[in-house]
Amino acid sequence: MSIVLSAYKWVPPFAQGYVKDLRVRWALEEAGLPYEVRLIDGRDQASESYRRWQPFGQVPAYRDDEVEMFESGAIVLHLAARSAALAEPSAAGLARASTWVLAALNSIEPFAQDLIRVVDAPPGEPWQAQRRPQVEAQLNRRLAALDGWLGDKDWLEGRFTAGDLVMTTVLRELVDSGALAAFPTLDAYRRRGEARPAFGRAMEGQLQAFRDNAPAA
Ligand SMILES: N[C@@H](CCC(=O)N[C@@H](CS)C(=O)NCC(=O)O)C(=O)O
Repeated sequence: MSIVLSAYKWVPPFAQGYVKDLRVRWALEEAGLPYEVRLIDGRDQASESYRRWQPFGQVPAYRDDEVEMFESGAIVLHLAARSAALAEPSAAGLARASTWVLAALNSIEPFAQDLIRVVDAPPGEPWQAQRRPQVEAQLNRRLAALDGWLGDKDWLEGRFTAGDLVMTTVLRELVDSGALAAFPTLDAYRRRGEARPAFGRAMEGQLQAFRDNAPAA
C-alpha cells in the first residue's frame, strides 16, 4: 500500500512535537506501514489543490491506494481497521478502540483546550483569573473519571489500541499547564505511551523535518 501523509515543513518551537500529524505517524509506525511525508508550507495550505485534500488547509491529510482523507482521529481509525497493532481485529474490537478515540477527542480534548486557552491568554487579562477555576474543575472531573476507568490497567482496554494512542496525544497537551500533576496514574499512562518505540520514531520524523527546514538565523 502506498501511503502519503501531509505535515508542516516547519513550525515555531512551541508547536514542535505537538503538530497533529504525530498521531498518524505514530499509528503508521505501530502498524509497521511504510509511508511518505509531503511537507507543506503556508502557500500550500492556501492552495486550491491542498484544500481539495484538506478543506481547512490544516495538517494532517492522508492518502493511500483506497482513499484520500483528513482529520487525525479518522485517519487513525482507518489504520486501526487495517492493523491488529491498533485494535483487536474484530468488529467489536474496532468498535471499542473507536470508542476511546472518540472519547479522547470529544470528551477530554475540548476541556483540555479550554484550559490551554486560559493558560496561554496574555497575562493580566481579567477574565483569565475568573475563568481558570471553573475550567480546571470541569477538566478535573473528566480526568478523574478517566483515571477511575484506567485503574491499575496499563491501557484503557487492557491492551494498547488506537484509543490509547489518541488519548496519550491529548494528555500530552496538558503537561505544561501542570494539570496532570493531580493524576499520577494518568501521567504514568501518558509516559507509557510516549515510551513506546513507535512513538519515538514518529516524534523523530516530525522533528527531523523541522530541523531540516529551520529558517536561517
Ligand atoms: N481536527 C483536526 C485538527 C488539525 C489541526 O488542528 N491541525 C493544525 C496543526 S496541529 C493546523 O494545521 N493548524 C493550522 C490551521 O488551522 O490553519 C485533526 O485532528 O486533524
